[in-house]
Amino acid sequence: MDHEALRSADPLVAEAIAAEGARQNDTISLIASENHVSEAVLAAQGSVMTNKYAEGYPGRRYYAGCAEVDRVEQAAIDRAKELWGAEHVNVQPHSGTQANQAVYTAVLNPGDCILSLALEHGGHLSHGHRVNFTGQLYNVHQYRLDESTGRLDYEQIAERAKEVDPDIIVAGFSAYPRAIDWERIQSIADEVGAYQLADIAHISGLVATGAHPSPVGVADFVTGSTHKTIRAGRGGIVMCEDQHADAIDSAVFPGGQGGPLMHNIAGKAVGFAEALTTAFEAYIEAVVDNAQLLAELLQSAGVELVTGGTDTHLMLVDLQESHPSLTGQQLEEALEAVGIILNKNTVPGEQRSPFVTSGVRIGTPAVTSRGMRGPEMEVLADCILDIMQAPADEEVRESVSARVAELAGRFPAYAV
Ligand code: DSN
Repeated sequence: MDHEALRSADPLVAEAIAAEGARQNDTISLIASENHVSEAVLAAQGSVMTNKYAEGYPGRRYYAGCAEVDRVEQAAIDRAKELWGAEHVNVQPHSGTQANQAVYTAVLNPGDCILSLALEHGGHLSHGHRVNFTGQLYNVHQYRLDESTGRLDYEQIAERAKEVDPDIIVAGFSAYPRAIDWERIQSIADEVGAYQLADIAHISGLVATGAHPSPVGVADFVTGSTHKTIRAGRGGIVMCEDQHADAIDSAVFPGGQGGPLMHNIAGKAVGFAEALTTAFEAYIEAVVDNAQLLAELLQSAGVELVTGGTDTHLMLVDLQESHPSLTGQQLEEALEAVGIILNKNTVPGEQRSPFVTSGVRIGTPAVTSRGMRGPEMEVLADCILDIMQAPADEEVRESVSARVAELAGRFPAYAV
């Protein structure tokens, strides 16, 4: 169905899609987990592939008519293997959470022990939390960041591992700005006879190009989502050695899911092909350069960042000392009012609730996809600093809105 057909069949949805496109063009996303996929990925995701049921795997399906979806899924698998150097890849998980669920199902029994980073220190719901299936099915214990540095404390992880004797240690995070030492965590896991699950949802693009050390070939299992820094179709992925292939494949289907979302797998295949190009390597280099420049500019104006900077695509602003009366929620709302979209985030030593918080998370994948580089990071830093200084001042808001609109207009996310 083309857009004209959608407009006449369902004006509400057609209008909302058009308005969402305009919102993405007119505002600036600094949400670290968001990106703008290519028109080619969008076309693959919005295609007739959505109609096909294909339970099973390429060449081994439960339905007829799977020749074309087989080609697409195999291409996604082969391209992922080339991107990350994995022995075995499953591209069917509907999301990063489903990918993690597949690993737990493959190697844990209900009641087994997961050791993971606390959510408020940058972990993820699917790494073990009482409101999530992980907290309900498994015995979850947590490690925490060193609150004086904001960094992983590998000694503490080793001590916690000895105390709780986990069956799996989860590393890889949603709000951690520094490089992760996968070897160190694997040696801790080996000492206590646990698996390591490396969740690279956020950094998969950096890992693919070598901008962040790779856990592939180090950790027992590597999972991720496929739409963040890797900028492919929306969903999840699991990677492992051949020895775990059957267990993972059965845990994804039929263990945790039914029919694969073939339109999303098509979007994964297209995005992975794009990520195998030198242009993507340059993109990721620019993502990290932009994050480091933005971090320096904010810090030189007195803003505190957790760990004092970033090695990756994201940074965490800690307002506790510098702006004790400004909450993450207030800053998020004030920035949204001027067209800068980011999310409030808890920080180490957090005293406020997760709905309020004392920090915000800032990421550069989406702005870098729009072509923004150093000069634009300077404009963004100035805008953020002005709002931090006077979040409710109408004149400041007007001036920042105008600068954001000018920047967004020069760097559209999509052609209109
Ligand atoms: N929602 C993602 C993020 O923002 O990090 C994690 O799933």
